[in-house]
Amino acid sequence: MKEFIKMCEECNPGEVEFLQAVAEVAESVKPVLDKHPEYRTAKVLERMVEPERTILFRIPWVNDRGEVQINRGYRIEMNSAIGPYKGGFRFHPSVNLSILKFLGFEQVYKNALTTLPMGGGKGGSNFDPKGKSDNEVMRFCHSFMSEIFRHLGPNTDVPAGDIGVGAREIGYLFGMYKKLRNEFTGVLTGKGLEWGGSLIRPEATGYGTIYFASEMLATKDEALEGKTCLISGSGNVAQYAAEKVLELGGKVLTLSDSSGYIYDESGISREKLDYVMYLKNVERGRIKEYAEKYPEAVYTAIDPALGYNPLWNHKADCAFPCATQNEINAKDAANLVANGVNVVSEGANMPTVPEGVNIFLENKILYAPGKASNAGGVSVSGLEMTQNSLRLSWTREEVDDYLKRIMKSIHSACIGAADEYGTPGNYVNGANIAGFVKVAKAMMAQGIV
Ligand code: NDP
Ligand code: 2IT
Repeated sequence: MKEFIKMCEECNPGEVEFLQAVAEVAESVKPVLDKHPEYRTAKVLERMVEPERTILFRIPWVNDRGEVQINRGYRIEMNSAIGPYKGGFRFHPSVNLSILKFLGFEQVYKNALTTLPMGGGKGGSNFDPKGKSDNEVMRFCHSFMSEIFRHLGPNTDVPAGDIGVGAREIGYLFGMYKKLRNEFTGVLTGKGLEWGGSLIRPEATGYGTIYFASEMLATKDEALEGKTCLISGSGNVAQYAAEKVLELGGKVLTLSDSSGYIYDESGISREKLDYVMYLKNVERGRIKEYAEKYPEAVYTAIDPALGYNPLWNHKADCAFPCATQNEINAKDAANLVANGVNVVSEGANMPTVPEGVNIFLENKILYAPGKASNAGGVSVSGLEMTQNSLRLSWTREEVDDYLKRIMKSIHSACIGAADEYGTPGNYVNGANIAGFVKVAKAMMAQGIV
């Protein structure tokens, strides 16, 4: 295993996030490789860490002042053993190859866990939608799609949203795809309801994260009702995680963005959450404005020099990180445990650093890694693909019911695999092993391709 990690470091120099994700999976699946030497012989893990295809391209566009702008575009087609490449686009200035490869790698196992036939991919750009006009975002999305469309298709590669890519961006991307192909197909998910989207897709990641937390709590005969919750982020995932916590009778104390966080001791009510949704989705404002509107809340700006995030240093029962990777460091994890948090269900992808994960595992709290707990989003994307193929639209209740069943099944797959390999209650090993075995079996059946 040491040799394998060394090989990965040599082949992917400086790709810290990607190497972090690979190291965790490799560690978890070691006992599977010991039990199945045929996976080693067929170099299944070595093949999994090499994307099937990496697409890099130029995205030229013109801003509102008539100036030419150039961004870089990416699509990582990681693994198609169990279905077409599937995974979101991220538009954020921090986007680079390492981040998209880690996200594509995680997506492979996540998608395998969903029970649906989807391979893994991820893409995006270092474009920053913040502060751009709708017209600028449209021109950028059109330019982006005018290059990547040739690699996409409903049976080839089906992107969706992620950070910085929501309903507006999916609309512009879909419009250009349809024009270039002269074809109306389910090539992107997260579409509007009027043009092939699925009910519950906007809610799905946040809801799924909370359904997963409820499943974990149920193993201890507990429920979310009455529990206090810390949520980070205030985008798509955070908003609907908060909505589901409220529906299940929990209390949400915090929300954040990359500038700072609000702590509302009285709890974020339905009315206040409606305001956050308007602030973030319509006005595209900052979370700081929440504390200006509701003076009972306290706003704290992020201070990286502090070495920890004070959001994670409040007394609470549950924590739902829903912003970005590595947002919980070792000190944050220790603070959470010291503050009585005993449920962590990740809405974001890889929000906890490896040392933080170890602190959760050592303290035996109920800890769900993102690839299990945030799989609700891509699951409903899979259901959107199904509805597109059937040319049917299911009701809200039907899709939500499916989502609940899928989250339940992911939970039992994790428990089952963790038990089978001698680490009961370890959802990290459970998720990695269950996802890996499904993809490995498909790769073995298909030969060396
Ligand atoms: P959004 O763009 O809707 O929201 C992202 C939120 O996280 C914003 O509040 C943003 O603040 C904050 N954020 C982003 N980057 C940072 C950073 N570097 N530091 C602190 N805060 C940050 O994205 P989503 O809600 O869709 O995605 C959130 C997470 O969930 C990501 O990790 C994503 O990969 C994951 N995810 C998303 C799914 C989906 O269906 N959308 C599915 C599964 C996982 P600001 O506005 O200041 O940038
Ligand atoms: O990380 C993720 O699972 C997503 N951003 C959603 C992917 C999808 O295809 O819906």
